[in-house]
Amino acid sequence: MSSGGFRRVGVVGVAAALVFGVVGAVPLRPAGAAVVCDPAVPETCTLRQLADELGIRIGASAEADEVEPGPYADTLGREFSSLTPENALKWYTTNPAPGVFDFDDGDAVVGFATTNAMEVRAHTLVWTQDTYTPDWVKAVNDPDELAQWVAQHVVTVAGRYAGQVQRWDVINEPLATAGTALSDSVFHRVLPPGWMASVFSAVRAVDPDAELWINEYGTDWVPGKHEAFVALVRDLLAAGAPIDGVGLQVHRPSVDGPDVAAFSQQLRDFTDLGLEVAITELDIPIPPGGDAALLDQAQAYRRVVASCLAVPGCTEITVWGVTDANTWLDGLGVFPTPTRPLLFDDGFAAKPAYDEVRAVLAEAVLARRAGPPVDAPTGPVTAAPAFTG
Ligand code: 9MR
Repeated sequence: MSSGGFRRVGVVGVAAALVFGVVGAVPLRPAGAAVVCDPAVPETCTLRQLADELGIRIGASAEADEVEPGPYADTLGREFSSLTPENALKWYTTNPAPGVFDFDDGDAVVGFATTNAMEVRAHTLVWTQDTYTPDWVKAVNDPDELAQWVAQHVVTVAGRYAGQVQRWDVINEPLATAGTALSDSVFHRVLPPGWMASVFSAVRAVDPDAELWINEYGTDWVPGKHEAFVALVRDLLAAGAPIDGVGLQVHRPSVDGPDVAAFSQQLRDFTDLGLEVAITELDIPIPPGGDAALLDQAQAYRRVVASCLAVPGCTEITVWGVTDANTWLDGLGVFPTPTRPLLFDDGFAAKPAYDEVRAVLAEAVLARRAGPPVDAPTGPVTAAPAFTG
């Protein structure tokens, strides 16, 4: 297991040591090195440098074409310490037909992360939404046959990336998008109860070093969904599912909220179960036109990040894209466009939201340097029964 403590020294920690010299001292600057980050002057720091010193990850999602050399890739490598393949590891990409596997896009994104000393949140093995499940999978009605396809999928894909990725979103969106019941998915319909715990165990067996996560949408704003998700995670743990962490996507509906006290308590509800928690797909849309909304957006970003920083065991904040030009929200048909939900504008210029995220991270670094060290909470659950799907 790689997740023995929440403030681990992995590639991120090594990067932090290189950047900061001796943590807690005045940063040392090796001859010829890039500008040293001084959190008292946040403009001297990247998000990644600040997150590194805090022992957390700051991440972004990206597609295979976005990690090709250019300003997009430059921004990714400079600012972020974790990378989530946005679509490259989804079932429809990796396993588009029975027994057919394609890792070209996944290899590109994972390879870029490795080259840039970024960790990988591999996303995702089983997405329990019919809309994003290949037709050939949805056509399977027999529980034994579907269990075999699921086992083949997760063992092949997780096995392919074993040792290259630090964590998997094993199950994505087990609950209904705008509700509290299980989603209406072929997996929930056809497979017997207990299938999710079996999938976690199968992934643990094939990649024992990867942290295993469950990821959900809308728990921060759909009424009752947080409580339903806590109950589901509890049930999975009770069933022996080897879950290490809980991802909350945090696709905010607007710049309103979240309330820091209430949202950080939601995060704590998962760390109280002995799990890590992370914000895995953050974006905050604003109405088109005018710059005032950019400032409201910046404050909303601050509240989300501050909520995570308030909770030991909240180990990552990942934004769902880098520039406003590449957001999924503009194609959703729900919000007036352009939605401008991310940290960088179309021309890679940092927005007020970027400045505010950097500022709140810098404040946390300064507070940490001034105060006592933070205790690590208890470790993850590791029970691993065999796959029985
Ligand atoms: O951003 C992703 C978009 O490019 C894809 O077309 C879509 C369908 O695969 O998925 C989007 O990402 C989703 C993520 O994988 C899971 N949570 C919701 C995200 C937005 O739909």
